[in-house]
Amino acid sequence: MASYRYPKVAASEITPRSVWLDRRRFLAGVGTAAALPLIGGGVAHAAALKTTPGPFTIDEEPTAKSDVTSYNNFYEFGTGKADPSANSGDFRPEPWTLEVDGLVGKPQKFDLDSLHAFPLEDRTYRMRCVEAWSMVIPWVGFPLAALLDRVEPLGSAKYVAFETVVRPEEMPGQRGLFQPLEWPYVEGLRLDEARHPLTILSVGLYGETLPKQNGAPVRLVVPWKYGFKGIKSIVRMTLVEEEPVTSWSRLAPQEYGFYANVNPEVDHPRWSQASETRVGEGGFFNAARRPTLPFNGYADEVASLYAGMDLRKNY
Ligand SMILES: Nc1nc2c(c(=O)[nH]1)N[C@H]1C(S)=C(S)[C@@H](COP(=O)(O)O)O[C@H]1N2
Ligand SMILES: [Mo]
Repeated sequence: MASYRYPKVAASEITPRSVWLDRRRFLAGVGTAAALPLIGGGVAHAAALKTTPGPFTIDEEPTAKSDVTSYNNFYEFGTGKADPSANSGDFRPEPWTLEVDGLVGKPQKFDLDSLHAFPLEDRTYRMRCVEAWSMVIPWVGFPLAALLDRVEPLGSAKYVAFETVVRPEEMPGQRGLFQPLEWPYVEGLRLDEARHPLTILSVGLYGETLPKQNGAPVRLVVPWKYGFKGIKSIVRMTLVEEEPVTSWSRLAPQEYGFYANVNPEVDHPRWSQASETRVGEGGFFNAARRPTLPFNGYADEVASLYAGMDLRKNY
């Protein structure tokens, strides 16, 4: 999103020249150790997961694993699509603790083993980024509702607020002079959206544990919403009464809403949302564009959640 957001400002202009030159020298040095970015991307630590086929499988060819794991948005590692796979070598997704608190009867901490102990399902979903590209990703995960049941939300809980880890020492995008977002990255869902059977916590893709660049070790997947709702590397979920602040709507409320349901009829203020480029189909540029579907093709499942809402402003 940054390339749209700051169209006239090159990184070299906002970063002092000496720092920028230094960074290039550093990157050149790393580049000679050719294997490093691959190890950093988590490939070396991928472990097979035991899964069963889940519901909602779509009849579309999954995007190549090499694209799913190299064309990413994860600003904690930088704003470029290749940054998350190249710059995540220092990130340690193990051990991990996901804390669930707020308006719940049984606040709890989940470690990685307890997350992997939920019955893991294969869920192949479309993913539509607000930037008008899309993929088909074979996730491994479990319904968020299953975890929410364990913590027993109180009647007063109306929303779930999510938070990504803050570790500047492991995440280069959190320690540069150029900070595109406030950390932690935060997201939110209405409780009925969070409990919808399509909504999953993902711990893997292509049958293996999540690569770091895709949000290891646990991230949210909400396939009828724009990709930025799918918060990565989650450390906290808090059940709350009021609509929580979210990273992108805090930065640009006129461009990114809380709901962010995929809607081909509501254009982004600076580009059309009527169609999209499927990554891998004829290259990123000049590819044949596909029509974007209401709710990203999941309208039958989720449209009723928004009965009576004005969806014209619902980006
Ligand atoms: N913490 C965090 N989560 C994030 C982001 C991010 O920058 N930081 N980017 C979002 C955006 S814009 C998209 S499109 C998806 C991309 O997921 P993928 O790289 O696994 O395809 O992650 C989302 N989750
Ligand atoms: Mo996105």
